[in-house]
Amino acid sequence: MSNNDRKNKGEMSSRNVDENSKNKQLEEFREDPTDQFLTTDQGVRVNHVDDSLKAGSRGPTLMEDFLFRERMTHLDHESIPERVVHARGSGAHGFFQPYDDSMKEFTKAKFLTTPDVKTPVFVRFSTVVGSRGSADTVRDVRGFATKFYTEEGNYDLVGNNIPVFFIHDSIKFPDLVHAIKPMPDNEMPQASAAHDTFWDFASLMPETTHMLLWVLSDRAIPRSFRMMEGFGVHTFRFINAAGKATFVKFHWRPLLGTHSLVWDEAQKLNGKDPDWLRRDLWEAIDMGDHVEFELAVQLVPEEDELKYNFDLLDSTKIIPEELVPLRPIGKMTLNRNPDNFFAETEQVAFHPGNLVPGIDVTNDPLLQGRLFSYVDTQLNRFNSANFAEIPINRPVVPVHNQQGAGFMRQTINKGKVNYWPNSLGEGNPKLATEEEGAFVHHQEKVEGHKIRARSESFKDHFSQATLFWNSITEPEKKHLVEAIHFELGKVETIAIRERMVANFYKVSPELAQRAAEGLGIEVRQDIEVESTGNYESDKAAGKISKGKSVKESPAVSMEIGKKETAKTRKVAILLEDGFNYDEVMAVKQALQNEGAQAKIVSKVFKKLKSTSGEEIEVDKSHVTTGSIMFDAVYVPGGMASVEAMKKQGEALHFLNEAFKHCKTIGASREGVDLINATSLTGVHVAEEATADIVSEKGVVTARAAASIEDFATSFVAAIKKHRHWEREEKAMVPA
Ligand code: HDE
Repeated sequence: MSNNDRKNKGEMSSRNVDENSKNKQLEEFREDPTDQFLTTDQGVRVNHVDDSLKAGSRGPTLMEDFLFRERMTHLDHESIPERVVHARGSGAHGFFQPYDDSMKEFTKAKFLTTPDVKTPVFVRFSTVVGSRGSADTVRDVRGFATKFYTEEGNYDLVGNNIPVFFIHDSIKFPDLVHAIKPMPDNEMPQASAAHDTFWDFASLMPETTHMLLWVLSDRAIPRSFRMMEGFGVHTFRFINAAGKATFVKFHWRPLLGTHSLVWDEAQKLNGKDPDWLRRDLWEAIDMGDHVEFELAVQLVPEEDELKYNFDLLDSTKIIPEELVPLRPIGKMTLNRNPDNFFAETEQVAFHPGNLVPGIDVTNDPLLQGRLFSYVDTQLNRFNSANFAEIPINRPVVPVHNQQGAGFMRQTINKGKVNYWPNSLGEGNPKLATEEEGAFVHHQEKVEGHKIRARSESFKDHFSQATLFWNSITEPEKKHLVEAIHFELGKVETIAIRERMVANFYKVSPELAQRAAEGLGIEVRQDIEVESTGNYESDKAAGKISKGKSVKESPAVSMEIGKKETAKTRKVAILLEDGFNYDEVMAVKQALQNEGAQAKIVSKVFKKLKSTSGEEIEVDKSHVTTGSIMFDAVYVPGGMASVEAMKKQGEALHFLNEAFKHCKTIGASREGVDLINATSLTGVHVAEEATADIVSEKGVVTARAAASIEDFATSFVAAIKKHRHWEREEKAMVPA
C-alpha cells in the first residue's frame, strides 16, 4: 500500500513508524535504472536516441519527433533559481540518536529523548556568498542545516558554523546580503566579502563587529565540513510535557575536532580543486569514514533570562560556555551520499519554522524574520507551494491535509471532503490534542507599545568581540590580523578602512594597531558611527547591561582544547624508483592503524620499483595534486628515489609548501637528505650517524640506525597535532 493510499484511507493515525518503514518512505521515490528499459515521460519504450527523426537522413528534423522535443525541453528546464544565499552546498544522509532520556526534563521532543530511536536526517553544508558554481574554500560562513525526519513530523535545525550573526534584526538582512554579494554593477568579486560595499556596510553597523571577528578568524576556512562546529545561533525554547519552557542554544561538535586551512592554502585550493570540501565529504562517506557530530545544548531556565550582561534574544551574542556549560545529548552519523545532487541536495528546502512538539522559537528579532523568509524563498525556487511533497522534503510520517490544487501537486486526494469541520467525511482528518501529539505554541505573556525600535539591551556591540579577541591564542590572532590586511587591503576607499579600524579600536587597541600597520593608515579614535549612539558614553552611563559575564572564553579558540587525532588525515608519500619498501610499508601501517590514509605521489603515474624489487602503484602524479591536498608528507629512504627527487622542482616545492602551511613532515634515512635540499628554516633534522629520532616543530626525521617503527610513532604523533604554528614566526619559505 502506498503512502498516498494510507493517507486517503485515514490509516496510520498512530505515529509509531518503525525503522524499516521510515526508510522505505524516504526511499520510495529512489530510482535505479539498472536492468530497465529506457522510456519517454509517458512510459513508452525507446529504441534509438542518437538521431533525431528527419525527412531523409540528410533532411530537416521533423516537428513530430516527440522524443527529441521531450529530451530538449527537459534539458532547457534543468535548473531552478539558485538560493539567494547559501547557493553552493553539499548534502549527506544519516541518522541521529540521543544518548539517553535525560532531556525529558526539558523537552517532550521524542527524537531527542528516546535513545532507541534512530531518526533519519539529511544535512546540507554550504557557503553563503558565492554562486552555485563558486569555489569551496573561500573565506565565508558555512551553513550547517539539518532536517530531522522525526516520528512527530519534520524538524529543521538551520544553523551556521559560527555561533553569532552579523545583525540584530531580519529587516537588515536585505542590506547585508546586497552589501556582501558581488557588486551590482560588475558582479565582482565572486564568493568574497573583500570589497568596498561589504566593509562600507559593516563599518557603519557596529553590531556586525563580533561576527566579523569570527569571520576573519580561521573558522571561516574550515579544513573540512567534517571538522567544523555547527550552531543554532538563536536562543530557542525547549518545552517539556508539563508545558514548562527552558531556553536552549544548539551546538554540533565534530568528533574529529575543529580544524582549519591556512589562508594561502585555501586560496590555492580554490584553483587546484574548487570542490575541495564537497569532495572531502563525499570521499569520506564513500570510503566508510562516517561523519559524526555530537549534539550538545546550553540550557538556561526562564527565570534566569535577564541575569546576563547580554540579551539572550540578541543573536550577535554567545552564551559563553564557561557561564553555561554544554550538555551532550546525542550523536548524528552521516553515512550515505545522496544519489542525485539535484533531487536531494538542491531541492531540499529548510525552514527554521519547521518545529515539532517540544521545541519552539523565541522573540529574537532575527529569528522572527527568518520564519517568513524561508518559505517565501522556496516559493521563488520551486514556483510552487507544494515543495514539501518532493521526496527529500516529505516527512516520514503520514501527511493528511486538505490543501487544494496548485503547481506540482503530488498527492491525489480522494473523495469530496476538503474542508473542516465536515460531517460527510465523518470529521476526518481529525484534530489532535496536545497529548495526541499536536504542536501547541508556547504561551508567553507579551506586552508593550507597537514600536519600530531596538531594545536597549542589544546595544553593546563590542564586549563579546573583545572577549573573542582576548580568548584566542597568538597564532590565531596573527591569522585574524592577516585576514584584515587581506580583506581591508582589497577595499579601495581609505575612509572605509579607517572607519573599520576605528571600530576595531573599541574591541582592542592592540587589534586596531596591528590591523592599521598592514593597511597604511593610522588608528583614528575620533571616528564615531552615528547610527548606533556613542558606545563609550553609553557604557559610562551604565546603559550597557551589567549581568553575569566572563573575561575569557577559551572555548571560542580552536587551538585551546584542540582534538588530537590522525583519523581520516591524508598523508602523501613522495617516491621515485629505488625507494626503501620496508620503510614505506611500516609508515603506511602506522598511519592505517590510526585511521589515516597514505597516498603515493610521484612525478608521473606508473609502477615504482623499490630497492628490493617490490612494485608500488602511484596514486597521484604531481600534475594532479599538490601539498595543499594533504595534511602531512613523508619522504622514505632509498638513495635513487631521493636523488631523483632532489632534481625535481615539484618534490622540493611540495615540501617547502607543506612546511609553510605548518604541516607535519617526516623523513627517514636518505629521505632526510631531501629535507636538507629544501628551503626549510629554523628546524633541526637528524644528524648522520645518530640513532636519534628528531621531532622539532612538526618535522620528524630519523637516520639509518633508528627504528622505523619508532619513527612512524613519532610521525603519527606529530600529525595528530594538525598544524605546527610555532614555525610561522620565522617562516621564510619561498612557496
Ligand atoms: Fe538564512 N536564509 N537567513 N541564516 N540560511 C537562507 O533560505 C535568512 C540566518 C542558513 O542548505 C535562505 O532556503 C534571513 C542565520 C542556512 O538550504 C533565505 C535571515 C542562520 C541556509 C534565508 C537569515 C542562517 C540559509 C536562502 C535573518 C544560522 C541554507 C535559501 C537575517 C542560524 C539552507 C533558503 C540550505 C538559507 C534567509 C540568517 C542559516 C533567503 C531572513 C542567523 C544554513 O530564506
